[in-house]
Amino acid sequence: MRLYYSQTSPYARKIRVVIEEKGLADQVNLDLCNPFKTAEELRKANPLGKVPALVLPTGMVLYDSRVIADYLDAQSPRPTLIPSKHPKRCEVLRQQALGDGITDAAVAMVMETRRPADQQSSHWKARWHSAIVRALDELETQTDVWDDGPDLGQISIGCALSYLDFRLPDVDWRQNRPRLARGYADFARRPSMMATRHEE
Ligand SMILES: N[C@@H](CCC(=O)N[C@@H](CS)C(=O)NCC(=O)O)C(=O)O
Repeated sequence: MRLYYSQTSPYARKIRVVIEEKGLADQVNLDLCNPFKTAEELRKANPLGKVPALVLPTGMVLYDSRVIADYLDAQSPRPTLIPSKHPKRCEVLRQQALGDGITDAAVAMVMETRRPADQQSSHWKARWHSAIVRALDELETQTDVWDDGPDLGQISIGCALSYLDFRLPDVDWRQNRPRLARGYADFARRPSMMATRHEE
């Protein structure tokens, strides 16, 4: 398999963490690319021009980290990251949506702040910031975010929090959220997280 990824993409990192957790590293060739520059090969593989994209041995290409994670979870005998039965399955997928939602708002914010200052929308920046804050507050109220696992919900949340540290440190997400911060500190020490840290 071949994974198109970038070092700074939190979605691609999510998949690299999944690959590590599932022990699939020797089956996936990593293909570094920059989706924001001309990336012809990536665009041929994924019409949306986004990373991550995973090329399967059959030639089929999977895109969107949720689809790729689901596929990879079934490719190794290691403990499943997405439980097969409800209600646990729904809970993990809901947590994935919460983590990815933080990432979506954070990435949108970062992209917006790279546009010329007079073209930036303070309206949208405020909306994205509020969504991040509400999602973080929700996570702080949950007592079981880091219980059991690892699962795909924890991986998505872990990658989202790490991306905030990397790109939006001013959000200061640990402030008033000691439980989330403690749980994340342990999770971030997992070899899969250590091996995939963001780099410019
Ligand atoms: N929902 C997608 C989001 C992927 C995504 O937005 N990736 C960004 C990098 S962080 C990208 O490749 N953007 C290129 C573009 O929008 O042109 C996923 O989960 O994989």
